[in-house]
This record gives sequence, structure tokens and C-alpha cells, in this order.
Amino acid sequence: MHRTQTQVGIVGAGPAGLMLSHLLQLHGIHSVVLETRSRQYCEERIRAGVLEQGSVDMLRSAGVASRLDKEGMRHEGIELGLNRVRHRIPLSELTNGKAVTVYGQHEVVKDLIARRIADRGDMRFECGTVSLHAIDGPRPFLRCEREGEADEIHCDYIAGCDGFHGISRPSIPDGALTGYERTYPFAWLGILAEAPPTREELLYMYHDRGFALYSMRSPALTRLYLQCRPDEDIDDWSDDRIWSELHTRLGCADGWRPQEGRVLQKGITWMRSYVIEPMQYGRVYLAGDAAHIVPPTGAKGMNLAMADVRVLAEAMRACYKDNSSARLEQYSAVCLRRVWKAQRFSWWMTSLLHRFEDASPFERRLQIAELEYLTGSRAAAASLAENYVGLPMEC
Ligand code: RFL
Ligand code: PHB
Repeated sequence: MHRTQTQVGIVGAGPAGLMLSHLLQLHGIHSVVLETRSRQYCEERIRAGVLEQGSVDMLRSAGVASRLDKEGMRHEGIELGLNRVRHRIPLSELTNGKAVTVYGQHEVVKDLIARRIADRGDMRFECGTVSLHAIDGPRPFLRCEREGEADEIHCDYIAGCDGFHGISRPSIPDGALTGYERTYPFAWLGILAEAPPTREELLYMYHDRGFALYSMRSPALTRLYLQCRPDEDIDDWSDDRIWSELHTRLGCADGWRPQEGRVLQKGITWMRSYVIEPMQYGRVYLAGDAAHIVPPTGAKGMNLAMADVRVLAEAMRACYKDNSSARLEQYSAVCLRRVWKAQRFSWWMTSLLHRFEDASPFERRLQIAELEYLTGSRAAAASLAENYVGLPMEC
């Protein structure tokens, strides 16, 4: 058995785990990152695409935004579509110049891995089965086991950054935490297409047949989503069927419709809202999807992960450098304030834009009325804009 001593043991090399490890390094705090998947898998997994203003600022001030600044696409507005007509929400105009940046999550992950390697950080991919031990005592440790070989990482703290299906949250004793959950009666079928975007901004479309989203990844790649049943089989969706449905739902009265291209990836994503409280037990601190999931409609998941680790890194700095554990004790309470606001916004955007099969005719009319209010009232649009670009970090 091999034994390593570190200050913070981090489970998971997604945006949360990698960013935390980088921020800790900037504070002179040592960490080890354990990841079950390969580096290539982490760098190629297509997921989120929209960075809030605060996440961009944070990546910049942490010195990991040089490629983001070159390749990221700053968007100063989004479009909402209703009855085949688009309405622009001028995000920047409504938020004193704030904007979002379209830059793939896997690109953020690539940039962070490259920086951790340059800084000689201890990151272990394909590390085998990870388990957490002695988490309610002063000397917790992580164990990873592969082909009979075991490694133990002894640390002061464990950061559970291993996503919704990770091992950190289930390692906490039953009854210690409370989960709040909502599932939605639909999913998203997403594709990545080799087609240059023909709109400058994202288009969120309400349609009688279900929601559709037009997004992008680069000047050559379009990302599109369709609301579908949660039990849908991806094999039932040929590329032709997907494009035909995208044309029906996204096609606008002025003749615009998405440009087709080779489908490079397709998959189905379920929709869930979930929060665990508190986000900490003993010496384990949960961050990102390990502690909360939002439906992707508000584009908040990766941004919340970034906000969590910012609070955690700062709390750990205060602990090691100022000898004060007050911020660490406040970690969960501080994060949850933001998490619940993002939950509210994501739930609201989801409810506003999707087709609910069991909605009564009255409820459908209300949904349309709300969309019309939003696209016709500056006050209503300002609230959407404020949340979409991201609430202030201290919120
Ligand atoms: P991740 O990215 O899931 O990373 C967790 C890492 O932990 C590893 N892992 C383990 N490692 C060791 N031991 C174990 N036992 C482990 N179990 C798991 C995993 O392999 C993985 O590498 O969590 P993190 O870092 O908290 O980041 C969260 C984000 O990934 C997530 O919130 C976003 O992708 C959500 N999301 C969006 N967020 C946005 O901010 N803006 C968006 O536009 C946006 N769009 C989306 C999205 C998520 C989507 N899907 C696929 C769920 C669009 C979609 C379709
Ligand atoms: C994406 O580009 O993947 C994306 C954009 C906006 C969302 C969700 C996903 O709300």
C-alpha cells in the first residue's frame, strides 16, 4: 500500500474539483485530486456551455482564462421564441453591461488540467474505486483501489466534487443530511452538429410540441436540444427525425430555421432539481453537482459549482493562513443562499418554457401570458437578465 499526505483530498476532476485544486494552489495549500475516469474522457465530455459573468471574472482572476478570452463568445442578449416569433432580452442593457460567455465546459476542464499539470499538481486519473474513511474524526483519508493495489491519501479535509452519482454524498451517514428533490416529466435530447451557428445568440423556444433550444460551441459547431419524454430511446431518433423536429419547433415566421450539419454527438439528459442540506458533514465538504442539481434550462450548474469552490477555497485559506475556522463553519450556509436562488430561477425557466402534458387549458394560457409579459415588460425582462448573467457572488 502506498500512502500520501496532503492538506485537502479532492474527489472528482470536473469543473468543481479542478478549480478548487487550482485555487488552493494559489493560496499555497496542497491537494490531491482523485478521478475514476481517464483524462481524455474528462476533456471530451460535452456538457454545459454558458458561463456567467462572475465565473468568467473568477477564471480570469485565477489566471486560467487566456484561451477563454480568445475563443469564448461573449453574448449580450438571448432570444425567447413564442409562436414562431423571436423576442430579444438585452442582457447587458438590463444589467449594467454584464454578459454571459459561451465556452464549453470541456474547454474549461482542459484549461484547468493543463494548468494543474504545469503547476505539477497531484491529479490521479483512472484511479480505481475511491472510498472515504474516518470522515467524522480529525484525520480523514481517501482510499483508492485498482487491481488489488491500494493507495491511501491522508488529509485534513475532503472535498466531495464527484458529481451527482459520486461516492462522497452516499458516504455520509443516513439521516445526517436532508435532500430536497423535484423531478420533471420530460428530458432533453441534445445534439452537437457540425454546422456554423446562423444566429448570434441563444434561442429558447416555447412550442406546442415541446421546448427547443438553439445554442452553439464555436464558429463551426451548433448545439441543439429538444424536449422529449424521459424514457425516450435515443435509437428511435434518427438524424433525419431530429432535424425535422428541430425545424418544426425552431423555425420562425421570418423564415429562419437552423442550418443542418453532420451530427457529431447525441444523448438524452434527464431533468431534476436537487439540494442536499447542509453541504458538509464532519471533515467532508460537498461542492457542485455532488450537493445540488438544477435542470439545465437556466444554464446554472457549472456556474454554481464554480461559486461553491470559490467560497470553499477562501474558507480553507482563512483556516490555514489566519487560523480561523469561522468561514469553514459558514461554508454550507453561504453556498445554500445562492444555490436556492439558482434553484428557483432554473425551476421557473423550466416551468415557463416546457410543455407539461398534464397542464390544463387554463394553465397553458397562463404560461403563454407569462411569456408575453416577459417579452413585453422591461421590468420582467430585467429580472430574467439579472439571474441569467448571474447574481453577485456575495449573494
Ligand atoms: P461533474 O462535472 O459531474 O464532475 C464530477 C467528476 O467526478 C468524477 N467522479 C468520481 N471521481 C472519483 N471517484 C468517484 N467515485 C467518482 N464519481 C464521479 C466524474 O467522473 C467527474 O469527472 O461535476 P461538477 O464538477 O460539480 O460540475 C458540475 C457541472 O458538470 C454541471 O453542473 C453542468 O454540466 C450542468 N450543465 C450546465 N451548467 C451550466 O452552468 N451552464 C450550462 O449551459 C449547462 N448546460 C449542463 C448543461 C448539464 C447538462 N447535462 C449533460 C447534465 C447541459 C447539459 C445537457
Ligand atoms: C448549452 O449550450 O449546452 C446550453 C445552453 C443554455 C442552456 C443549457 C445548455 O440553458
